Amino acid sequence: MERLSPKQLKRVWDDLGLDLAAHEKLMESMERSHARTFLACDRRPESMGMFDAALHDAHGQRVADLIEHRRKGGGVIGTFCIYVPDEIALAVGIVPVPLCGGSNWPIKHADRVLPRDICPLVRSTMGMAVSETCPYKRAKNYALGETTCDAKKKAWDLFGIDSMELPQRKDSPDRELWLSEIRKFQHGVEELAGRQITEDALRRSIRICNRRRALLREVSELRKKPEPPITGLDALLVSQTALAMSPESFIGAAEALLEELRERIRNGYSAYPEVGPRVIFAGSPAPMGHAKVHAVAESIGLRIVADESCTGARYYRGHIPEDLLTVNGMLDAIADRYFEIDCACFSPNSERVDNVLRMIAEYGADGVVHNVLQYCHGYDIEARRLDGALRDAGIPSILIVSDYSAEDEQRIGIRLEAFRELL
Ligand code: BJ8
Repeated sequence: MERLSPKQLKRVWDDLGLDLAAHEKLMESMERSHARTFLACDRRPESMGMFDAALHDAHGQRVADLIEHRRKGGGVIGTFCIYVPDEIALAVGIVPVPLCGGSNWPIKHADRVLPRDICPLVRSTMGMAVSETCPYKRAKNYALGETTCDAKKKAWDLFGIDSMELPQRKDSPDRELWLSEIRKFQHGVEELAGRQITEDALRRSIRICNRRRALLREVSELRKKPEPPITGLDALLVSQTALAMSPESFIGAAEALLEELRERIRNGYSAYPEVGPRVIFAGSPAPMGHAKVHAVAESIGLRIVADESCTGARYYRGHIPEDLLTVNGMLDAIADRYFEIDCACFSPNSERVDNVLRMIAEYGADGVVHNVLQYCHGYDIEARRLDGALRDAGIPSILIVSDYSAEDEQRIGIRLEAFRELL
């Protein structure tokens, strides 16, 4: 649909029942933090402008587009985790939209309804809902949570949000349970759309989602070069917006970016002004609005050459075969691909250790920055296990436990500077 003017967008937000004054404050705070972290960097690829715009549009034009999509008979579901398979929803014309909050601004509002000592991601998400600043609250038809960590699953329960049951282990009865949840999801979206999934439609959506993941992997591949053509901070923005843009728009933007990055490699042009130690970012996700640790780490001279979190490799790893003939065969393959995701909510989760060690070798990393969102016990405890494996392999690491506020930026910077010296 055509781009709306600021005045028209205001009308859209008003129709959705947003608290306009509060929403303006949220937008201002997000734009400020984006300008301070991303826009202030030198040597950014020009094509990053498309991803900056996608972030800007996430509360505006994208919402208007989705309302239009619904008007034409399509649907919109809100999701909170990368275990929810986009392929199945897209196959019946339902667009999944990630609703995890990454902004610090709504957190004070969450304190009215949630305890303070839980993960900022959950507080930010729910803070947006209760402060009437989330345009998707009413722009979507339905929201689907998942039984991953305690903070999320108890919040879904409190707010009456349905959830997908995720097993806690990966043995064969767990795989059966997971497949039955995938089928439940299929039936749910079919009911919402009022039509059944066809083989062609599911194959098409598998292809699109594979392409999106493949492009993210290609961007990541280029970061293996001695002179990475894109910073870890910008690569994070690409990952964050992959989930917020329509798959088609994302594919177009990522292809243009890749072209520019390859040109940089041909010319030996690095995104970094200086050669600093290469590190892997590991741990809790950094949803749109949150890029604090990436920004601080790179501002003091570390180069984040790979990101293993859900806003990194955990999201784009894996490929679903595109030549399967039946819907059941495709659902089975989708279940397998998503079941391989190595979230710390699973116990044991030893494949994550293997994945991180492999990434260190492939990306020529000198160390690992564990980033754990405050009160995210899964990643916090698992960091100890990962640390043991890293020590055995002679790889230095540092654990940063933090929230979405800017208060500890200086302290994080001092610790990361010491880590850089060590590397
Ligand atoms: S697959 S990491 S997106 S659950 S909300 S676990 S940060 S305490 S987001 Fe997640 Fe899915 Fe796992 Fe990824 Fe920790 Fe916070 Fe829980 Fe979180």
